[in-house]
Amino acid sequence: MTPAVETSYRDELPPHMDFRSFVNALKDDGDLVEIDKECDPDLEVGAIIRHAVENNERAPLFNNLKGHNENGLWRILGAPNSLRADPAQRFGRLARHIGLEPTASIKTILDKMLAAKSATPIPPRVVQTGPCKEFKLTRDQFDLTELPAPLLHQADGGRYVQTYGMHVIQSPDGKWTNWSIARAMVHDKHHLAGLVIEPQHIWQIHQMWKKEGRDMPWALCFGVPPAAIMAASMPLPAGLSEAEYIGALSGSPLAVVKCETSGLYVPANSEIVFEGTCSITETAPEGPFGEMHGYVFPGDTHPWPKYAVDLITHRSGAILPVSNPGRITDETHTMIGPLAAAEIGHLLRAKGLPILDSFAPFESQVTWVALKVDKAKLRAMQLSAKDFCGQVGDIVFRDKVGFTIHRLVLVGDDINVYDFRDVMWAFCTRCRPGMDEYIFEDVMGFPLLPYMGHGNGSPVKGGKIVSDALLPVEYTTGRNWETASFEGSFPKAVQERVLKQWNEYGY
Ligand code: 4VP
Repeated sequence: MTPAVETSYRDELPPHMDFRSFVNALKDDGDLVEIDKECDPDLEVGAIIRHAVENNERAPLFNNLKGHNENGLWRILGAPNSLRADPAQRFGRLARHIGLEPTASIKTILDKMLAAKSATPIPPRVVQTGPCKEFKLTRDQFDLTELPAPLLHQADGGRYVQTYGMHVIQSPDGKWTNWSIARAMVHDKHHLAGLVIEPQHIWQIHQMWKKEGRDMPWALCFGVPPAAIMAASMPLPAGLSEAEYIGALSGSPLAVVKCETSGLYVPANSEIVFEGTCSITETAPEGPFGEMHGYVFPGDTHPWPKYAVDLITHRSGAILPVSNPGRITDETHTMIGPLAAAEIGHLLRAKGLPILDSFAPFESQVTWVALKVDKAKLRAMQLSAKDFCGQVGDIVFRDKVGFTIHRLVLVGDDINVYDFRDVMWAFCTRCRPGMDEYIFEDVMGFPLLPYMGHGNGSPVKGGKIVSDALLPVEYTTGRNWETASFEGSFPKAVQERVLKQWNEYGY
Protein backbone atom coordinates (compact mmCIF):
# COMPACT_ATOMS: atom_id res chain seq x y z
CA MET A 1 0.00 0.00 0.00
CA THR A 2 1.16 3.52 -0.78
CA PRO A 3 1.57 5.69 2.33
CA ALA A 4 -0.96 8.30 3.38
CA VAL A 5 -1.50 11.21 1.04
CA GLU A 6 0.37 14.28 2.22
CA THR A 7 -1.44 17.62 2.13
CA SER A 8 0.75 19.08 -0.63
CA TYR A 9 -0.44 16.27 -2.91
CA ARG A 10 -3.42 18.15 -4.27
CA ASP A 11 -1.47 21.28 -5.13
CA GLU A 12 0.92 19.38 -7.35
CA LEU A 13 -1.71 17.85 -9.57
CA PRO A 14 -2.57 19.42 -12.93
CA PRO A 15 -6.11 20.71 -13.58
CA HIS A 16 -7.31 17.56 -15.36
CA MET A 17 -6.35 15.38 -12.37
CA ASP A 18 -7.70 17.54 -9.55
CA PHE A 19 -10.96 19.47 -9.46
CA ARG A 20 -9.58 22.21 -7.15
CA SER A 21 -6.64 22.76 -9.53
CA PHE A 22 -9.19 22.91 -12.36
CA VAL A 23 -11.12 25.68 -10.60
CA ASN A 24 -7.84 27.55 -10.10
CA ALA A 25 -7.01 27.09 -13.79
CA LEU A 26 -10.37 28.61 -14.78
CA LYS A 27 -9.55 31.55 -12.50
CA ASP A 28 -6.11 31.97 -14.09
CA ASP A 29 -7.69 31.74 -17.55
CA GLY A 30 -10.08 34.60 -16.68
CA ASP A 31 -12.97 32.13 -17.05
CA LEU A 32 -14.41 32.31 -13.52
CA VAL A 33 -16.62 34.74 -11.62
CA GLU A 34 -16.30 34.31 -7.86
CA ILE A 35 -19.60 35.31 -6.28
CA ASP A 36 -19.12 36.21 -2.60
CA LYS A 37 -22.56 37.76 -2.23
CA GLU A 38 -24.99 35.32 -0.58
CA CYS A 39 -26.95 33.41 -3.22
CA ASP A 40 -30.05 31.31 -2.76
CA PRO A 41 -29.86 27.69 -3.96
CA ASP A 42 -33.61 27.99 -4.38
CA LEU A 43 -33.75 29.10 -8.07
CA GLU A 44 -31.31 32.05 -7.84
CA VAL A 45 -28.24 29.82 -8.41
CA GLY A 46 -30.06 28.01 -11.22
CA ALA A 47 -31.04 31.26 -12.92
CA ILE A 48 -27.46 32.56 -12.76
CA ILE A 49 -26.06 29.35 -14.26
CA ARG A 50 -28.71 29.35 -17.01
CA HIS A 51 -28.04 32.97 -17.93
CA ALA A 52 -24.31 32.24 -17.99
CA VAL A 53 -24.54 29.18 -20.27
CA GLU A 54 -27.04 30.75 -22.65
CA ASN A 55 -24.54 33.59 -23.18
CA ASN A 56 -21.25 31.63 -23.04
CA GLU A 57 -20.38 33.59 -19.91
CA ARG A 58 -17.67 32.73 -17.39
CA ALA A 59 -18.33 29.92 -14.90
CA PRO A 60 -19.86 31.13 -11.61
CA LEU A 61 -18.28 29.98 -8.33
CA PHE A 62 -20.79 30.51 -5.52
CA ASN A 63 -18.66 31.00 -2.40
CA ASN A 64 -21.50 32.03 -0.12
CA LEU A 65 -24.57 29.86 -0.45
CA LYS A 66 -27.58 30.40 1.74
CA GLY A 67 -27.85 27.31 3.94
CA HIS A 68 -24.23 26.15 3.84
CA ASN A 69 -23.34 24.17 6.96
CA GLU A 70 -20.78 24.94 9.67
CA ASN A 71 -17.99 23.20 7.72
CA GLY A 72 -18.80 25.27 4.65
CA LEU A 73 -20.57 22.34 2.98
CA TRP A 74 -20.83 23.35 0.23
CA ARG A 75 -19.86 25.92 -2.38
CA ILE A 76 -21.09 25.47 -5.99
CA LEU A 77 -19.27 25.71 -9.31
CA GLY A 78 -21.85 26.24 -12.05
CA ALA A 79 -21.35 25.54 -15.76
CA PRO A 80 -18.18 23.47 -15.20
CA ASN A 81 -17.91 22.39 -18.82
CA SER A 82 -19.87 24.90 -20.87
CA LEU A 83 -18.49 27.09 -23.66
CA ARG A 84 -16.33 30.22 -23.61
CA ALA A 85 -17.31 33.35 -25.57
CA ASP A 86 -13.88 33.78 -27.20
CA PRO A 87 -14.02 31.80 -30.48
CA ALA A 88 -10.29 31.01 -30.14
CA GLN A 89 -10.99 29.28 -26.81
CA ARG A 90 -14.58 28.13 -27.36
CA PHE A 91 -13.81 24.67 -25.94
CA GLY A 92 -11.33 25.89 -23.29
CA ARG A 93 -13.17 24.28 -20.38
CA LEU A 94 -13.34 20.90 -22.13
CA ALA A 95 -9.65 21.19 -23.04
CA ARG A 96 -8.77 21.92 -19.40
CA HIS A 97 -10.68 18.74 -18.45
CA ILE A 98 -8.22 16.56 -20.33
CA GLY A 99 -4.88 18.34 -20.09
CA LEU A 100 -4.95 20.29 -23.36
CA GLU A 101 -4.32 23.97 -23.97
CA PRO A 102 -7.53 26.07 -23.92
CA THR A 103 -7.16 26.82 -27.63
CA ALA A 104 -7.60 23.13 -28.55
CA SER A 105 -10.28 22.49 -31.18
CA ILE A 106 -13.19 20.16 -30.46
CA LYS A 107 -11.70 17.73 -33.00
CA THR A 108 -8.39 17.66 -31.09
CA ILE A 109 -10.30 17.09 -27.83
CA LEU A 110 -12.39 14.22 -29.23
CA ASP A 111 -9.38 12.66 -30.96
CA LYS A 112 -7.56 12.59 -27.61
CA MET A 113 -10.57 10.93 -25.95
CA LEU A 114 -10.59 8.27 -28.69
CA ALA A 115 -6.81 7.73 -28.72
CA ALA A 116 -6.86 6.83 -25.01
CA LYS A 117 -9.10 3.86 -25.83
CA SER A 118 -6.28 2.11 -27.65
CA ALA A 119 -3.48 3.28 -25.33
CA THR A 120 -2.22 0.91 -22.61
CA PRO A 121 -4.63 1.11 -19.65
CA ILE A 122 -3.05 2.47 -16.46
CA PRO A 123 -4.77 1.09 -13.34
CA PRO A 124 -5.50 3.48 -10.47
CA ARG A 125 -3.10 3.81 -7.53
CA VAL A 126 -4.60 2.99 -4.13
CA VAL A 127 -3.72 5.48 -1.41
CA GLN A 128 -4.50 5.18 2.31
CA THR A 129 -6.27 8.47 2.63
CA GLY A 130 -6.82 11.67 0.71
CA PRO A 131 -8.38 15.14 0.70
CA CYS A 132 -11.90 13.67 0.37
CA LYS A 133 -11.56 12.25 3.91
CA GLU A 134 -10.88 15.60 5.63
CA PHE A 135 -14.43 15.67 7.05
CA LYS A 136 -16.71 12.71 7.80
CA LEU A 137 -20.41 13.08 8.50
CA THR A 138 -22.38 10.09 9.77
CA ARG A 139 -26.16 9.80 9.34
CA ASP A 140 -26.89 11.71 12.54
CA GLN A 141 -24.64 14.56 11.37
CA PHE A 142 -26.32 15.48 8.09
CA ASP A 143 -29.73 16.09 6.65
CA LEU A 144 -29.79 16.25 2.84
CA THR A 145 -32.89 18.45 2.90
CA GLU A 146 -30.97 21.05 4.93
CA LEU A 147 -27.89 21.18 2.70
CA PRO A 148 -27.89 23.74 -0.15
CA ALA A 149 -28.86 21.40 -3.00
CA PRO A 150 -30.15 23.64 -5.79
CA LEU A 151 -33.66 23.88 -7.17
CA LEU A 152 -32.59 24.50 -10.76
CA HIS A 153 -35.85 25.19 -12.65
CA GLN A 154 -39.15 26.30 -11.11
CA ALA A 155 -41.04 23.18 -12.27
CA ASP A 156 -38.39 20.69 -11.13
CA GLY A 157 -39.73 17.98 -8.84
CA GLY A 158 -36.85 18.27 -6.41
CA ARG A 159 -33.46 19.66 -5.55
CA TYR A 160 -31.00 18.20 -8.02
CA VAL A 161 -27.86 17.70 -6.00
CA GLN A 162 -26.57 15.30 -8.64
CA THR A 163 -26.04 16.75 -12.08
CA TYR A 164 -22.25 16.55 -12.46
CA GLY A 165 -21.17 13.95 -9.89
CA MET A 166 -19.87 10.49 -10.74
CA HIS A 167 -21.62 7.33 -9.61
CA VAL A 168 -19.22 4.54 -8.63
CA ILE A 169 -20.61 1.01 -8.78
CA GLN A 170 -19.32 -2.50 -9.33
CA SER A 171 -20.75 -5.73 -10.75
CA PRO A 172 -21.49 -8.32 -8.00
CA ASP A 173 -18.50 -10.45 -9.12
CA GLY A 174 -16.22 -7.42 -8.69
CA LYS A 175 -14.91 -7.67 -12.26
CA TRP A 176 -16.42 -4.48 -13.66
CA THR A 177 -16.23 -1.11 -11.93
CA ASN A 178 -18.25 1.55 -13.69
CA TRP A 179 -18.08 5.33 -13.32
CA SER A 180 -20.93 7.33 -14.86
CA ILE A 181 -23.17 10.39 -14.57
CA ALA A 182 -26.94 10.06 -14.07
CA ARG A 183 -29.16 12.71 -12.51
CA ALA A 184 -30.50 12.38 -8.93
CA MET A 185 -32.54 14.58 -6.60
CA VAL A 186 -32.87 14.81 -2.85
CA HIS A 187 -35.74 12.62 -1.61
CA ASP A 188 -35.49 13.04 2.16
CA LYS A 189 -32.91 13.48 4.93
CA HIS A 190 -30.86 10.45 3.90
CA HIS A 191 -32.09 9.45 0.45
CA LEU A 192 -31.87 10.42 -3.19
CA ALA A 193 -34.03 9.29 -6.12
CA GLY A 194 -32.32 8.98 -9.48
CA LEU A 195 -32.67 7.85 -13.07
CA VAL A 196 -31.42 4.33 -13.79
CA ILE A 197 -32.45 3.90 -17.42
CA GLU A 198 -31.98 1.09 -19.89
CA PRO A 199 -29.49 0.56 -21.62
CA GLN A 200 -27.08 2.62 -19.48
CA HIS A 201 -24.31 0.74 -17.65
CA ILE A 202 -25.70 1.84 -14.29
CA TRP A 203 -28.94 0.07 -15.32
CA GLN A 204 -27.05 -3.04 -16.49
CA ILE A 205 -25.16 -3.37 -13.19
CA HIS A 206 -28.31 -2.56 -11.17
CA GLN A 207 -30.01 -5.48 -12.99
CA MET A 208 -27.13 -7.77 -11.94
CA TRP A 209 -27.64 -6.82 -8.26
CA LYS A 210 -31.39 -7.39 -8.66
CA LYS A 211 -30.65 -10.95 -9.80
CA GLU A 212 -28.37 -11.38 -6.74
CA GLY A 213 -31.17 -10.12 -4.48
CA ARG A 214 -28.91 -7.56 -2.77
CA ASP A 215 -28.94 -3.76 -2.76
CA MET A 216 -26.16 -2.26 -4.87
CA PRO A 217 -23.19 -0.76 -2.98
CA TRP A 218 -22.74 2.74 -4.34
CA ALA A 219 -20.73 5.91 -4.00
CA LEU A 220 -21.41 9.28 -5.60
CA CYS A 221 -18.37 11.53 -5.99
CA PHE A 222 -18.65 15.24 -6.67
CA GLY A 223 -15.78 17.36 -7.93
CA VAL A 224 -13.77 14.44 -9.26
CA PRO A 225 -10.68 14.81 -11.44
CA PRO A 226 -12.00 16.47 -14.62
CA ALA A 227 -10.53 13.69 -16.80
CA ALA A 228 -12.68 11.26 -14.81
CA ILE A 229 -15.93 13.12 -15.43
CA MET A 230 -15.15 13.25 -19.16
CA ALA A 231 -14.62 9.47 -19.17
CA ALA A 232 -17.82 9.00 -17.14
CA SER A 233 -19.73 10.88 -19.88
CA MET A 234 -18.37 8.83 -22.76
CA PRO A 235 -20.24 5.69 -23.85
CA LEU A 236 -17.20 3.43 -23.37
CA PRO A 237 -17.69 -0.34 -23.91
CA ALA A 238 -19.24 -2.47 -21.17
CA GLY A 239 -16.66 -4.07 -18.89
CA LEU A 240 -14.07 -1.36 -19.52
CA SER A 241 -12.90 0.32 -16.32
CA GLU A 242 -13.16 4.09 -16.62
CA ALA A 243 -10.39 4.41 -13.99
CA GLU A 244 -7.90 2.56 -16.23
CA TYR A 245 -9.01 4.52 -19.27
CA ILE A 246 -8.40 7.79 -17.37
CA GLY A 247 -4.91 6.53 -16.50
CA ALA A 248 -4.29 5.99 -20.22
CA LEU A 249 -5.80 9.39 -21.08
CA SER A 250 -3.64 11.30 -18.62
CA GLY A 251 -0.54 9.10 -18.75
CA SER A 252 -0.47 8.62 -14.97
CA PRO A 253 -2.43 6.54 -12.45
CA LEU A 254 -5.40 8.12 -10.74
CA ALA A 255 -5.20 8.05 -6.90
CA VAL A 256 -8.17 6.25 -5.37
CA VAL A 257 -9.09 5.61 -1.77
CA LYS A 258 -11.38 2.99 -0.21
CA CYS A 259 -14.86 3.92 0.94
CA GLU A 260 -15.55 3.69 4.67
CA THR A 261 -18.74 1.65 4.29
CA SER A 262 -18.04 -0.57 1.26
CA GLY A 263 -15.24 -2.08 -0.79
CA LEU A 264 -15.62 0.57 -3.50
CA TYR A 265 -12.75 2.93 -4.37
CA VAL A 266 -13.25 6.61 -5.17
CA PRO A 267 -10.93 9.37 -6.44
CA ALA A 268 -8.93 10.40 -3.36
CA ASN A 269 -9.18 14.11 -4.13
CA SER A 270 -12.94 14.19 -4.75
CA GLU A 271 -14.53 17.29 -3.28
CA ILE A 272 -17.47 15.40 -1.73
CA VAL A 273 -18.34 11.69 -1.52
CA PHE A 274 -21.73 10.21 -0.67
CA GLU A 275 -21.47 6.54 0.40
CA GLY A 276 -24.39 4.14 0.58
CA THR A 277 -26.50 1.78 -1.46
CA CYS A 278 -28.95 1.87 -4.34
CA SER A 279 -32.07 -0.12 -3.56
CA ILE A 280 -33.11 -2.99 -5.82
CA THR A 281 -36.67 -2.96 -4.44
CA GLU A 282 -37.54 0.53 -3.25
CA THR A 283 -38.32 3.44 -5.53
CA ALA A 284 -39.13 7.08 -4.90
CA PRO A 285 -40.80 9.75 -7.04
CA GLU A 286 -38.24 11.39 -9.34
CA GLY A 287 -38.59 14.38 -11.64
CA PRO A 288 -39.60 16.31 -13.47
CA PHE A 289 -36.32 17.99 -14.32
CA GLY A 290 -35.42 20.63 -16.91
CA GLU A 291 -33.45 18.49 -19.29
CA MET A 292 -30.93 18.50 -22.10
CA HIS A 293 -33.48 19.04 -24.88
CA GLY A 294 -34.66 22.29 -23.33
CA TYR A 295 -37.95 21.24 -21.69
CA VAL A 296 -39.45 20.49 -18.33
CA PHE A 297 -42.91 18.91 -18.21
CA PRO A 298 -44.53 20.05 -14.94
CA GLY A 299 -45.88 17.17 -12.88
CA ASP A 300 -44.03 14.52 -14.93
CA THR A 301 -42.87 12.42 -11.99
CA HIS A 302 -41.93 8.73 -12.19
CA PRO A 303 -40.71 6.15 -9.70
CA TRP A 304 -36.97 5.49 -9.91
CA PRO A 305 -34.57 3.67 -7.58
CA LYS A 306 -33.98 5.08 -4.13
CA TYR A 307 -30.39 5.66 -2.98
CA ALA A 308 -29.57 5.56 0.75
CA VAL A 309 -26.80 7.96 1.78
CA ASP A 310 -25.12 6.52 4.89
CA LEU A 311 -22.03 8.71 5.07
CA ILE A 312 -20.73 11.95 3.59
CA THR A 313 -17.01 12.70 3.43
CA HIS A 314 -15.58 15.92 2.00
CA ARG A 315 -12.65 18.26 1.54
CA SER A 316 -12.50 21.54 3.40
CA GLY A 317 -14.16 24.34 1.45
CA ALA A 318 -15.88 21.66 -0.64
CA ILE A 319 -17.21 22.62 -4.07
CA LEU A 320 -20.24 20.92 -5.64
CA PRO A 321 -20.17 21.13 -9.45
CA VAL A 322 -23.60 21.81 -10.94
CA SER A 323 -24.82 21.57 -14.51
CA ASN A 324 -28.15 23.25 -15.20
CA PRO A 325 -29.46 21.63 -18.39
CA GLY A 326 -31.79 23.25 -20.89
CA ARG A 327 -31.43 25.13 -24.14
CA ILE A 328 -27.92 25.27 -25.55
CA THR A 329 -25.18 25.30 -24.52
CA ASP A 330 -24.48 23.40 -21.29
CA GLU A 331 -22.68 20.20 -20.25
CA THR A 332 -25.43 17.92 -21.58
CA HIS A 333 -24.57 19.31 -25.02
CA THR A 334 -20.81 19.84 -24.81
CA MET A 335 -20.26 16.35 -23.40
CA ILE A 336 -23.08 13.84 -24.07
CA GLY A 337 -23.46 14.61 -27.80
CA PRO A 338 -19.85 15.05 -28.94
CA LEU A 339 -18.58 12.09 -26.91
CA ALA A 340 -21.32 9.85 -28.33
CA ALA A 341 -20.50 11.16 -31.82
CA ALA A 342 -16.83 10.30 -31.34
CA GLU A 343 -17.75 6.75 -30.29
CA ILE A 344 -20.17 6.45 -33.23
CA GLY A 345 -17.44 7.44 -35.70
CA HIS A 346 -15.06 5.00 -34.04
CA LEU A 347 -17.61 2.15 -34.20
CA LEU A 348 -18.35 2.74 -37.89
CA ARG A 349 -14.64 2.82 -38.77
CA ALA A 350 -14.10 -0.38 -36.76
CA LYS A 351 -16.80 -2.01 -38.93
CA GLY A 352 -14.94 -0.91 -42.06
CA LEU A 353 -17.12 2.03 -43.08
CA PRO A 354 -15.41 5.13 -44.56
CA ILE A 355 -16.19 7.77 -41.93
CA LEU A 356 -13.70 10.62 -41.54
CA ASP A 357 -15.30 12.81 -38.85
CA SER A 358 -18.39 12.78 -36.67
CA PHE A 359 -20.02 15.47 -34.57
CA ALA A 360 -23.32 16.20 -32.80
CA PRO A 361 -24.30 19.78 -33.72
CA PHE A 362 -25.34 21.71 -30.62
CA GLU A 363 -28.09 23.42 -32.67
CA SER A 364 -29.75 20.00 -33.09
CA GLN A 365 -29.86 19.86 -29.28
CA VAL A 366 -27.37 16.99 -29.82
CA THR A 367 -30.07 14.73 -31.30
CA TRP A 368 -28.19 14.54 -34.64
CA VAL A 369 -24.79 13.23 -35.54
CA ALA A 370 -23.28 14.42 -38.81
CA LEU A 371 -20.96 11.87 -40.42
CA LYS A 372 -18.40 12.97 -42.96
CA VAL A 373 -17.94 10.27 -45.57
CA ASP A 374 -14.68 9.56 -47.39
CA LYS A 375 -16.16 9.66 -50.89
CA ALA A 376 -13.22 8.00 -52.65
CA LYS A 377 -13.47 5.00 -50.34
CA LEU A 378 -17.26 4.99 -50.62
CA ARG A 379 -17.03 4.89 -54.42
CA ALA A 380 -14.57 2.00 -54.22
CA MET A 381 -17.07 0.05 -52.08
CA GLN A 382 -19.64 0.26 -54.91
CA LEU A 383 -22.57 0.31 -52.50
CA SER A 384 -26.01 1.63 -53.31
CA ALA A 385 -27.25 4.51 -51.16
CA LYS A 386 -29.88 2.17 -49.69
CA ASP A 387 -27.28 -0.41 -48.67
CA PHE A 388 -24.85 2.15 -47.27
CA CYS A 389 -27.48 4.00 -45.23
CA GLY A 390 -28.96 0.70 -44.06
CA GLN A 391 -25.58 -0.46 -42.82
CA VAL A 392 -24.84 2.84 -41.06
CA GLY A 393 -28.23 2.86 -39.30
CA ASP A 394 -28.05 -0.81 -38.34
CA ILE A 395 -24.60 -0.40 -36.82
CA VAL A 396 -25.29 2.81 -34.89
CA PHE A 397 -28.93 2.47 -33.87
CA ARG A 398 -28.54 -1.14 -32.67
CA ASP A 399 -25.60 -0.23 -30.44
CA LYS A 400 -25.65 1.51 -27.06
CA VAL A 401 -23.41 4.30 -28.45
CA GLY A 402 -26.33 5.46 -30.63
CA PHE A 403 -28.91 5.50 -27.81
CA THR A 404 -29.32 9.29 -27.51
CA ILE A 405 -28.99 10.06 -31.24
CA HIS A 406 -32.11 10.10 -33.45
CA ARG A 407 -30.79 11.40 -36.77
CA LEU A 408 -27.59 10.55 -38.62
CA VAL A 409 -26.78 12.94 -41.46
CA LEU A 410 -24.34 11.60 -44.04
CA VAL A 411 -22.34 14.37 -45.70
CA GLY A 412 -19.56 14.59 -48.26
CA ASP A 413 -16.01 15.64 -47.57
CA ASP A 414 -16.61 19.25 -48.62
CA ILE A 415 -18.63 19.62 -45.41
CA ASN A 416 -17.13 20.57 -42.04
CA VAL A 417 -19.19 18.53 -39.56
CA TYR A 418 -18.09 20.83 -36.70
CA ASP A 419 -19.82 23.78 -38.40
CA PHE A 420 -23.60 23.59 -38.17
CA ARG A 421 -24.06 26.01 -41.11
CA ASP A 422 -22.25 23.50 -43.32
CA VAL A 423 -24.28 20.53 -42.04
CA MET A 424 -27.59 22.37 -42.32
CA TRP A 425 -26.74 23.53 -45.87
CA ALA A 426 -25.97 19.98 -46.99
CA PHE A 427 -29.02 18.52 -45.23
CA CYS A 428 -31.42 21.07 -46.70
CA THR A 429 -30.09 20.92 -50.26
CA ARG A 430 -28.87 17.37 -50.87
CA CYS A 431 -31.25 15.14 -48.87
CA ARG A 432 -34.64 14.77 -50.58
CA PRO A 433 -37.32 14.33 -47.90
CA GLY A 434 -38.67 10.79 -48.07
CA MET A 435 -36.58 9.35 -50.89
CA ASP A 436 -33.18 9.98 -49.28
CA GLU A 437 -34.23 9.05 -45.75
CA TYR A 438 -34.20 5.65 -44.05
CA ILE A 439 -36.44 5.25 -41.03
CA PHE A 440 -35.64 2.87 -38.14
CA GLU A 441 -38.68 1.96 -36.03
CA ASP A 442 -37.43 -1.31 -34.51
CA VAL A 443 -34.54 0.15 -32.51
CA MET A 444 -34.24 1.52 -28.99
CA GLY A 445 -35.32 5.18 -28.70
CA PHE A 446 -34.34 7.88 -26.20
CA PRO A 447 -37.38 8.51 -23.95
CA LEU A 448 -36.08 11.88 -22.71
CA LEU A 449 -36.56 13.37 -26.18
CA PRO A 450 -39.91 15.23 -26.10
CA TYR A 451 -41.19 13.68 -29.37
CA MET A 452 -40.47 10.27 -27.82
CA GLY A 453 -41.51 10.53 -24.14
CA HIS A 454 -44.31 13.00 -24.92
CA GLY A 455 -45.00 12.20 -28.55
CA ASN A 456 -47.31 10.09 -30.73
CA GLY A 457 -45.52 6.75 -30.63
CA SER A 458 -43.72 4.41 -28.28
CA PRO A 459 -41.57 6.43 -25.87
CA VAL A 460 -38.76 3.86 -25.96
CA LYS A 461 -38.76 2.43 -29.49
CA GLY A 462 -38.04 3.82 -32.96
CA GLY A 463 -38.22 7.40 -34.20
CA LYS A 464 -34.73 7.24 -35.74
CA ILE A 465 -33.55 8.11 -39.22
CA VAL A 466 -30.52 8.14 -41.50
CA SER A 467 -30.63 11.21 -43.73
CA ASP A 468 -28.51 10.81 -46.83
CA ALA A 469 -27.08 14.21 -47.77
CA LEU A 470 -24.77 12.70 -50.38
CA LEU A 471 -25.98 13.36 -53.93
CA PRO A 472 -26.14 10.24 -56.17
CA VAL A 473 -23.01 11.30 -58.12
CA GLU A 474 -21.02 11.18 -54.89
CA TYR A 475 -21.54 7.40 -54.80
CA THR A 476 -20.34 6.99 -58.39
CA THR A 477 -18.33 9.51 -60.40
CA GLY A 478 -17.79 12.21 -57.80
CA ARG A 479 -18.84 15.81 -57.23
CA ASN A 480 -20.22 17.59 -60.34
CA TRP A 481 -20.90 21.03 -58.91
CA GLU A 482 -19.17 24.14 -57.71
CA THR A 483 -20.28 25.90 -54.56
CA ALA A 484 -21.98 29.21 -55.25
CA SER A 485 -19.97 31.13 -52.69
CA PHE A 486 -17.07 33.55 -52.46
CA GLU A 487 -14.68 30.68 -51.88
CA GLY A 488 -16.16 28.26 -54.41
CA SER A 489 -17.11 30.39 -57.41
CA PHE A 490 -14.09 32.60 -58.09
CA PRO A 491 -10.47 32.00 -59.09
CA LYS A 492 -8.03 32.45 -56.20
CA ALA A 493 -6.49 35.50 -57.92
CA VAL A 494 -9.86 37.26 -58.05
CA GLN A 495 -10.59 36.43 -54.42
CA GLU A 496 -7.21 37.80 -53.34
CA ARG A 497 -7.61 41.00 -55.40
CA VAL A 498 -11.06 41.64 -53.96
CA LEU A 499 -9.91 41.09 -50.39
CA LYS A 500 -6.84 43.29 -50.86
CA GLN A 501 -8.92 46.15 -52.24
CA TRP A 502 -11.86 45.64 -49.86
CA ASN A 503 -11.43 48.95 -48.06
CA GLU A 504 -10.82 50.81 -51.30
CA TYR A 505 -14.31 49.78 -52.46
CA GLY A 506 -15.69 51.79 -49.57
CA TYR A 507 -16.26 48.95 -47.06
C1 4VP B 1 -27.95 9.14 -21.65
C2 4VP B 1 -28.33 10.32 -21.56
C3 4VP B 1 -29.09 10.91 -20.51
C4 4VP B 1 -29.01 12.25 -20.45
C5 4VP B 1 -29.66 12.90 -19.47
C6 4VP B 1 -30.39 12.18 -18.58
O1 4VP B 1 -31.03 12.83 -17.58
C7 4VP B 1 -30.50 10.83 -18.67
C8 4VP B 1 -29.84 10.18 -19.65
